[in-house]
Formats: sequence, structure tokens, C-alpha cells
Amino acid sequence: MTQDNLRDDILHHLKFTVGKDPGHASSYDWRLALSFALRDRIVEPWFASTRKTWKEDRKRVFYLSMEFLIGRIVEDAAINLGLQDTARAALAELGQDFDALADDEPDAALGNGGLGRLAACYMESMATIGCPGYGYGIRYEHGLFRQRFEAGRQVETPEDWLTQRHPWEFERPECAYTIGFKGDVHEVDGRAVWTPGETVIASAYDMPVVGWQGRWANTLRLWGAMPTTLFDLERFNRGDFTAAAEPETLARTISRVLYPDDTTYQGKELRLKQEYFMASAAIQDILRRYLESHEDLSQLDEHVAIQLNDTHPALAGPELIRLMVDEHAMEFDTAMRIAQGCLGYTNHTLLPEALERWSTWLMGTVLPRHMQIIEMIDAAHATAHPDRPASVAIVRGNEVHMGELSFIMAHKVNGVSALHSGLVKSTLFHELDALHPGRIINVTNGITPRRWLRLANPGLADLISETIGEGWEADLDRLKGLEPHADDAGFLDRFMAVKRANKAAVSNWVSATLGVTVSPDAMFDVQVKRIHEYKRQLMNVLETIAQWHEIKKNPGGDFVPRVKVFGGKSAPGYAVAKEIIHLINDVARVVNNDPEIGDRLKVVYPPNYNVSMAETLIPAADLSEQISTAGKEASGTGNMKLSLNGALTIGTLDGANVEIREHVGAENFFLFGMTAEEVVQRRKNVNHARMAIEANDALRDVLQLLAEGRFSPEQPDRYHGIVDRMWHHDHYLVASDFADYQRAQAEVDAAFLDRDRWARMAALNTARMGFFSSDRSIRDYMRDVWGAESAL
Ligand code: H2P
Repeated sequence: MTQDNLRDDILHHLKFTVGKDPGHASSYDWRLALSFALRDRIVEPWFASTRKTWKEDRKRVFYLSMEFLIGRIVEDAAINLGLQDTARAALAELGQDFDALADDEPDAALGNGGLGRLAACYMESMATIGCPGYGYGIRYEHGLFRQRFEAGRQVETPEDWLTQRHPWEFERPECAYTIGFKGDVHEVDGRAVWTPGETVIASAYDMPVVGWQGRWANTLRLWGAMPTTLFDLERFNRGDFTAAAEPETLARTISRVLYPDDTTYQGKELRLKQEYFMASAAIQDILRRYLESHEDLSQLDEHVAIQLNDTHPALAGPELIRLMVDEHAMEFDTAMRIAQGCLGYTNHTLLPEALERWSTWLMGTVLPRHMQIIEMIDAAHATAHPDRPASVAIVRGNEVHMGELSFIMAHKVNGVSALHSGLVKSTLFHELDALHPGRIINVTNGITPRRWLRLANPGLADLISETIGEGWEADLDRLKGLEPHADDAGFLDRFMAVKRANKAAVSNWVSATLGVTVSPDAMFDVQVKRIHEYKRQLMNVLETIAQWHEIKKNPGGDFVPRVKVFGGKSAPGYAVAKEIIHLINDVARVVNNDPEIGDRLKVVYPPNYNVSMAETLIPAADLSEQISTAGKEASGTGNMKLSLNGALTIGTLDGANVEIREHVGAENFFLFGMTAEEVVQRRKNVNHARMAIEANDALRDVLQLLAEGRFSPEQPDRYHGIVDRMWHHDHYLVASDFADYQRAQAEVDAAFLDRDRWARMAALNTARMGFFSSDRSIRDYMRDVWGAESAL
């Protein structure tokens, strides 16, 4: 692909697809034209991949997820096609700047956090490896809300990525399925017949996902909800326009918003409908495609692997059985066996509030036939395991337990880090594990190095290529080749120069957007993730206050300058998380405006953390805060992104931190805190918080400052709730881990002062993170869960 061709294609699309004259085109128009020109390059490999899969009758993998946090697409596609430089040059000829156009793209924010981003990394890795696969999800008109701060408080506004034209999707109105809700079930000739009371149409929108070097491309198929009848013409003709549009409004509601929380479900009925909508459309599509080249469904599990990304798509199991039994006249037991052969289930959390349960009443009303099938599944399981404890039943206490349903329907169940999978076995599904030994396995999460290193950190990526040669992006274990260079002063200088440049860019951005001046020579100490009590942003901000207090007590002292960077959103209804956000912003205001503090401490919290902000912040981080209460963070993936980009971790033995530490070496990781077992023991002491606070002057002072309203003079009692919870309801053991956290932070300071040592540690982090490529995770799934092979 030459520069001239691409330039001509961009101009062609500007004229004929966007309909603009170059003289009058805006950067939006140019970005669309560029996207269409790049998209053209994906179509050939995309067709070729699909044809090959059909021809060879390959096993296909269907990844069902309510979230795909894909972020921006232009640059990612250009990089994977190897066309970034060509595109840059072609646009320059046209007087346009590639980076500016790429930056102008809205983030496709179809996810909350790690779970949705993982799905996006997995789609990219499947395409890179050549694993024939489809992603299925919902085309939410409004992805995750946009976050603003008003006087330090989080304010949510709707996200509107689809108000612009979305050049990466192909609309497929011909690919549509009817999805039913409610109604009744009757028996006709001994068979169950469900007559839904409501129906909507699921209509497909396809996005090609291209892998590294454009060798393979898969499809991400997102469903939009459409009304079965467009509008009520009779009412319209009578002039009642609003009422006439009602059916349309109701139907579209289903794909209107992403629920901004994965732990508590407001609008329960709507959320349940969304989940079934996606699962049913996906299963109907899978069966339709399969039956185009197979006589019947008896061999389905040999050709189809369906992965449930958490329990959210779990209705895919009962739906598959319903279609096999009710529509294809299969025996229930056979259908059950085939469905199990197809299904795998990934658990992403042990938090009880995040394990979905639906009242039997709601399930029975919204999905009457599925409720029956769920009871049949439960009964069949009880019959097969006559001594099963009542506590593993799917239906119990008037609730349908989606975790048990997913477990029982799947042939493999996996956790997302070694520690987490162990806990899934020993705690969450302890009894089911005894009945089904070997079903629970571990697949440690991973991240795509194309986006999280090559795209996000071009300076480091180029240095790596110069040092160990090209091609590591698709074989991340090759980063090991950097290890010998960790003793080479010249290499370390360049490594740190890249970091310095990334930090300088963030400093400029922070000063332009937040009006806060931060020195690129200070340590950039970064905690970016959803705001949640178990992730303990509170511990970090309390430690920040302690640091501020130290400087105030000793204003002439030497302190290692730090910039505390926070990023993340709270679920709108999560009051405690919102209080923590407010506190961080209040602390930032006081600290950043205190002339006595100067450059020794700054706190920045840019609003609306999302994938593209992560791409900016992560390459600039020196320190990665992974400080969750042990046993609570299933894996984490931000921890991987930061370490890969040469940030050192301060962290607990939680989730994938454990494995990161094993890989990078204990001496290159700042460990602190209780283990998961110690956490369980510690909680048994009802006075754990009081004892810890009383034993730690610094922490007691911090809580006293908060209680006095030092950070909220306009409302001195603003943080009484936080102080009270710290003393009496410290469920996530912030107080108990605080002293050790401070100790580890002091070690971080000492290491940072020794520039050579720090550089070496950071470079070794990058060199030893190969294991955490999502290519490795996908190969694990292909081998251990899907039984699928690469078609390349
Ligand atoms: C969750 C877990 C993370 C995990 C991720 C992907 C739900 O994401 O909590 O520990 O890494 O899934 O498996 P998050 O908290 O980032 O929204």
C-alpha cells in the first residue's frame, strides 16, 4: 500500500462517502474519510478469514459479553494494518495531522472497566492469533456516562458517541431476529409453546476486528433493538404523534444505555431484558449459521464454543436448550449435554453483591419459558447428584442464582488469576467443585501489547524494536531479550528518557486541562480504575494527607516530590465511592494551593477516565498503585499495563499482582499488606480498625484533620461519614494495612532517589511482562476451554 494510493482513497471517500469538498472539510470529515480508507483495507482479510473458516468447517468461538470497551479505533486499525506511517504521510500531503484526527475520535465506551476492556483485548488477540471468532454484545446508544466534577463532586452526563457517524460498522438490517418477552407457555401435542406478550427485533451491526499485521480479521457483532411495528399509523393519523411513537420508544430502550454499574441493578426488568436480548440474538445467530452447513444440531458442540463473559450472558444456556428442545424437537437430556459441551463460563468477581440473582417472580414474568427450563436444568442436576447440598441449587430462596446456573451449564469454569481461581474453587463454588472436580480452571487475564505498548507508548516501542529487533508485538515473551540491557547504562538512559518525555507530555496536558502545574521530574504515582471501596482509593488519599501533614510539620525537610494521579468513575448510585471522589478533589484543592508544599506534592484527578486517557497516563507512570484488599480484586489488568510500560508496582498479594511479582521478581515490586488468608483472620477481631488506628499516630492525625473539616472548611462535617466508617466499619481493612503501606511507600521514595536502581527495576518490569500478553490468555482458552485451533 503506497502513500499515493491511501491519499487517493482518503480523497475519494471524502468526496463520495462523506460528501465534502476538501476545501470545506472539517477534521471530523477528514477523520471519517481516513477511517473509510483504512476500513477498506480490512475488508479483504476479513472476507478471506470468513471464507477460510467456512471452507475448513473450523470450530468457531463466540464470545458473549454485555461489555466491549473498545475505545478509539482509527489508530489501532492503522497500527495493526502496518499503515500508521503511510497514513501520517498521506494526510500530511493533504495538510492534515494524523495524531490530531486520531485524537478527535470519540471513545466507544461500551463498558465499565476491566471486564469490558478485557473483552476488547481478547477480540484483538483472537484476530491476531487467527482464532475464528465472533464477539456478541449490545450496540448501546449511550455507553458509559461521561464524568464531570462540579465543586469536586461527580456529575454524570450521557455519553453520546453515536451522535457522530460511526464509520467502522456495517449495518446489517437483513440480519435480524425476533426476541420475545413475557406472555404464556401452553402445551400443544406434548410440546411447550411459548407465546410472547412483547417482541422486539435485534438487528445486527458488524465491526471488523483486525489482528496484528492484518493477517486475520473477526467480527464484533453488536445488536441494536428495533420495534416490530414501527409506529401506530392510526394514532399518528389522528394527530397523537407521541402515542404513535410509543412502540418504537419502548423497543429502543433496550439498547439505549449501558448500565453504569456491574454490582447493583437498578431498572432490574430492563437489565434482565437487555441480557436476554443479547443472549437470544447471539444464540439464534449461532444456530442459523451452523445449520447453513450442517444437517442438524447433534454435533454442535464440536463446532461451536460459546464463552460467557461473567454471568451477564448466562441466559444463553437456557435459550440454547429452549431452541433445541422446543424448535428442533431434541430431547432435553441431549440438549443439555450439547449445550454444556459448547459453553464456558468466566467468573470475574467473588463480591457477593456482584453475583447476579433474579427473583423467580421477575424471571417467571419476563421469561416464563426460560424459568421452566431453568427449573428443569436444576432438577436434572439434582437427579444426577442426589446428595448435592441445597446450597448449590440454581433456584433457592425465591431467587435464580446466575452463578450456579452458569457453572452447571458450562463444561469449564475459569477464574482470571491463579489466586482468584483458587478462591473460586475453595470458597465461591466450593461445593460444586466437589461434585465436578476439574471443571474449574485458571486462565490468567492478559492485555494486548499492540494497543497497550505499541500504540500507547511509541517511544518505548521503538526503543524495544531497536534493542531486540522487530516483531515482539506478536511474541511478547521476546521482551526477555531486554534483560541483559538492564545493566547497560546507555540503554537505561534511553529508557528513562522515554519515560521523561511521556511525563512531560502529561504535565503539559494536566496544566492545559486542569490548570495544575506538575513537574515531570517528580514521581508520577498513578491509581486509575473504577472507584470502589475494595480497590482502596481511600487508603491512597489518606496516605496523601499523611504526606501533606508530614511536610507541614517539617516545611524545610527533604521529600521526594510526588504527583498523585487518580482516575476513575463511581457508579452513579454508589454513595461511598462518590464521597471518596469528593475527598480526593478536596485534598487536591488544598494541597495544590498550599505554597508551603510547592512541587513536593501535587494531586491531580482528571475527570472522565476512559481508554484513551489510560493510553496517555499509563506510559507516564512511575508508580502503579495496586492496593486492593487481598482476596477482592479478581485479577486486575491495569496492573499489567502499567508494569509493561515500566512502572513499578506498590501492591498487595491480590489478583494478578501475585503473578506479576513472580514474573518481574520480588526485588522489583513493592509488596505490603495482609494476605487473603490474613484478611479473613483479621476480620474476626471486631476491634481491628480501632486497634490499628490507635497504634498509628499518622493515621489518627489524618482522621482528626478530616473530622475537623480541614479539607472542607465550607462544610466541616463533610467527611464525618468516612471518619466514622474508618473507626467502626472498616470492611476493607484500610486501617489494618495502613502502616505497612506507609512503610512500602517510604521504600518507594528511597528507591526513586537512586535513579540508576530505579531505572534498572523499571526496565526489568518491562522485560519480564511477556506472560501477560492477551495472546497467551487466548491460547490458554483455545487449548483448555474452547478446543479451537488457529486457522493461520
Ligand atoms: C473485573 C475485576 C478485575 C478483573 C476484570 C477482568 C470485574 O473488572 O474486578 O479484577 O481484572 O474484571 O477480568 P473491574 O473491577 O476492573 O471492572
